[in-house]
Amino acid sequence: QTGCALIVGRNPSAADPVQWRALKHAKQRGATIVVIDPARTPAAKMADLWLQPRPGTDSAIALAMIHVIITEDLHDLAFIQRWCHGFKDLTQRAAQYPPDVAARLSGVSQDDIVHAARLYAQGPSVFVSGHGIDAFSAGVQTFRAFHALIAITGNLDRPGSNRRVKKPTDWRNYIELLHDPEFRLPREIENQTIGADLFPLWSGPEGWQTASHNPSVIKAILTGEPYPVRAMYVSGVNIAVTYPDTRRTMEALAALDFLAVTTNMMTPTAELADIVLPKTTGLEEEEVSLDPGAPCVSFTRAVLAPRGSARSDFDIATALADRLQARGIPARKFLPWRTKREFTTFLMGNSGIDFDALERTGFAKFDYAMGDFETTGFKTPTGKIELFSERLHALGLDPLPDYVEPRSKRQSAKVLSNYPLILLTGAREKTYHHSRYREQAWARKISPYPRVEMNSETAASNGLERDDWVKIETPDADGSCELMVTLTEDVAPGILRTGMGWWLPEAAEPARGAFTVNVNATMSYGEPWDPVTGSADTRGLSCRVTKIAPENAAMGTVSK
Ligand SMILES: Nc1nc2c(c(=O)[nH]1)N[C@H]1C(S)=C(S)[C@@H](COP(=O)(O)OP(=O)(O)OC[C@H]3O[C@@H](n4cnc5c(=O)[nH]c(N)nc54)[C@H](O)[C@@H]3O)O[C@H]1N2
Ligand SMILES: Nc1nc2c(c(=O)[nH]1)N[C@H]1C(S)=C(S)[C@@H](COP(=O)(O)OP(=O)(O)OC[C@H]3O[C@@H](n4cnc5c(=O)[nH]c(N)nc54)[C@H](O)[C@@H]3O)O[C@H]1N2
Ligand SMILES: [Mo]
Repeated sequence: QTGCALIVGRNPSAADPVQWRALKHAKQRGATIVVIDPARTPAAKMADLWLQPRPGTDSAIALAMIHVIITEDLHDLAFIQRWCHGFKDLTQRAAQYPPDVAARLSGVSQDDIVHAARLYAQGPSVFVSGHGIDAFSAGVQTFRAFHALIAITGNLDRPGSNRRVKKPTDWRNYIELLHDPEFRLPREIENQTIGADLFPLWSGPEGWQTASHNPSVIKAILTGEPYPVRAMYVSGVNIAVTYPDTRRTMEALAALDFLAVTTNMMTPTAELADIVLPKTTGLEEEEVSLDPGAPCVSFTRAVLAPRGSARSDFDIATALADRLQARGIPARKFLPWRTKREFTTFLMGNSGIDFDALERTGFAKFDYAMGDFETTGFKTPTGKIELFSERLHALGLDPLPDYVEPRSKRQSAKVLSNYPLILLTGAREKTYHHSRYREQAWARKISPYPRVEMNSETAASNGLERDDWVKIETPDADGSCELMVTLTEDVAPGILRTGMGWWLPEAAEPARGAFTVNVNATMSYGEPWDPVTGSADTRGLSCRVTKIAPENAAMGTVSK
């Protein structure tokens, strides 16, 4: 029912086929599509308006759109007065970024910014977001700027707008479990979560995730600060490939006294383990999941019996808890369920969904209310949408969305002259899921090489041609990454755009390509970190490119 989809830093055609189909339907129905992306993605190709910003400058565009909407009186005053906190402060902040200022910062024309604001304000509008705006060290501020845009136009929980998370009454998701007092560790232990002091809204007892801050854990392993970390249990993640700074991550894993990895295949992470626990694949497990956007509960059937000694994550975890319990550690308290089915039933609570019917049909719809703010309010200190965040303010952080100079702008002139290009990583491709499926013949046939997209002008000025092998380096880590050149006019001159997750399951060496074809080998996981979440920049990095002879490339001997 949307009238306008504003797609920002999201490539739905590769990353989310279901969302992509919905967006194409919307377009066919006559909805306006506005895309903000440095690359001309399939979404940008179908868009009515495409804004091509310099990476990491989206918050300036969002603030300018807010400014235009307020000055042209296109905002929803009734909604703001009832449900928003800090509108006056936001108005003043946005006034610092009129379209001419945002145009200068982002490289997008003033007219296009004004046009985008007017199209979005017509509504009902939906904001479709992705890692193109949050995988930065200023990601939270950028997101807050776009969320403020949603709020001041009242495009929330109305047909055709962004919907709040919907779930059946009584349903529990895993984040809620983390915060359930019944399953929590003593406070003094939770307080010691690495990162709880630096990023209290992310890690530790008050944190949304309650999880540690990853780069600080790597540092703790290597330095013993704030305390030594000596053992690690890794499940469902291939950190030797997917964390930035491969050399440091590998060094940290090797420095542990004990490492256990649960996986369905031998990854570079698993190669470093003392013990590898074989894990079933999704085809061997049943799963109940909630799609809050649908909104619908769905059921996936197991289609194979577990093979060999493989077990599900659930069975491995309960077996470990049993052993701990036998040694006098009350681990079962945190995992009281015997079977996955028992656990699933617990999560579903008294939601009224009939398991047998769900199993039979594969899905169950549920009733939900739209715009029920009067009964549910907002889980903020003021009970409203906080354009001015009281929680950030209390922590001494900027309570209002703001523009923060992208990392490449903050480098010294010397670094910039040595690393004159801008690197975007993580562009998804349909063939792979992160580091997965690199061993699958069908996937390797469709997408045989790690690729880097560049404009023909960038290629020419660096002496490069289509299908050349190149080495990419950034100033912030000592490794490099070998990629094959794709020429395209869909990215601006000076921009290099690549994926993530490459490694070579077939390689004989234990790192299996993690140091040669993996983009994270050339990236830093260090500061600057987002002051709220501790995220590092994985896009918008200064970099340089050098041609390498095919015979010197790790995959170069494979014929093109
Ligand atoms: N097939 C497949 N699907 C996946 C995944 C997968 O690995 N494979 N991974 C899943 C996961 S976990 C995630 S998180 C999502 C991620 O999927 P998305 O959120 O779509 O993320 P990306 O593909 O990294 O980036 C989206 C777009 O951001 C653009 N971009 C880069 N820098 C900027 C910038 O500064 N500003 C703006 N406006 N745009 C920028 C890129 O050009 C790209 O087109 O995909 C999910 N879906
Ligand atoms: N440079 C750069 N780095 C990035 C990104 C980027 O855009 N750029 N994107 C980031 C994002 S958004 C994400 S989500 C991460 C993804 O990073 P990861 O979560 O590390 O990605 P996967 O490759 O999906 O790793 C899953 C691993 O889990 C194991 N596995 C598979 N299925 C199962 C299972 O059912 N159970 C268990 N126990 N194990 C299983 C396999 O060993 C597999 O290799 O990467 C991040 N890293
Ligand atoms: Mo992700």
